[in-house]
Amino acid sequence: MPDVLAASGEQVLAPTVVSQAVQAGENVVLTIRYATGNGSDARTSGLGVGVHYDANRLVFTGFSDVYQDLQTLSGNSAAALIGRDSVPRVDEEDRDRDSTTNRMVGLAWVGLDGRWPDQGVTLPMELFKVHFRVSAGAQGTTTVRLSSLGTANGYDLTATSAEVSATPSAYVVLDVDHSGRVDATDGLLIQRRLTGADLIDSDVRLPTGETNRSVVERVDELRVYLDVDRSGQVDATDGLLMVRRLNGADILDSGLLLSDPQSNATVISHIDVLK
Ligand SMILES: [Ca+2]
Ligand SMILES: [Ca+2]
Ligand SMILES: [Ca+2]
Repeated sequence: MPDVLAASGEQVLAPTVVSQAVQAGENVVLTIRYATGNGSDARTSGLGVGVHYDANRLVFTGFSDVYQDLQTLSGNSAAALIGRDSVPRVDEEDRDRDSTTNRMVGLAWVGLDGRWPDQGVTLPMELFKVHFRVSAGAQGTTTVRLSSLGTANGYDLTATSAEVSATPSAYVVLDVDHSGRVDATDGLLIQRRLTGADLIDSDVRLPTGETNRSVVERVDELRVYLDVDRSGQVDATDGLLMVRRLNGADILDSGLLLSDPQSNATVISHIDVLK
């Protein structure tokens, strides 16, 4: 765990784990700790925190264990949680000065008479947890950054970011309806989505718990994998090739012109590795 020791005049935030590896499609939780004032127990007028992330790799799924206020601790209501996003915003202001983090969610607390957090809390403290799902198609390492949406008077924020490395999914990639197997139904659903359709399950019986929306989201998250003819773009041709292969065909490219050096055999290998 990194040090959460603050110099005077600093509010400090740091994740308990600064770097972790998570399988694509799985959940990740970041626990954020807070301290202030050179290791002293200084109380302040509050804090606003922005959590910035790359929506191409992470899906925000909520906050938990958010430090609420002090009423339950001392019966004194001098501080409170005043803001808590449930829906991410586009990171237009880019307060974290990182263009790869294109979404943000915020939290804010205020302490009347400079009494935040409650005297009954020992610093450093766990301030909140933020939950994400790593996108099914995510690759590489992504950074979650923390910014100030407002610090206490006379204080600056010092924040440590967290790194999440996506590792290959434990699921077979093309099982977009999560039925447990890759088959012609997955091919049909993928093909429909890649032709631009929003409603893709019209005559398909999806497994319990799955919806048109969940399958659409999964196909969209997988796009990075789906350029199976390596043309440089993911489109209806890739959908046609996949639907042919998932229907059991060995000749996929009849009527299609593949770009050099691709061949029927290379397209089969690009699809089969995802099955
Ligand atoms: Ca940003
Ligand atoms: Ca399936
Ligand atoms: Ca393509």
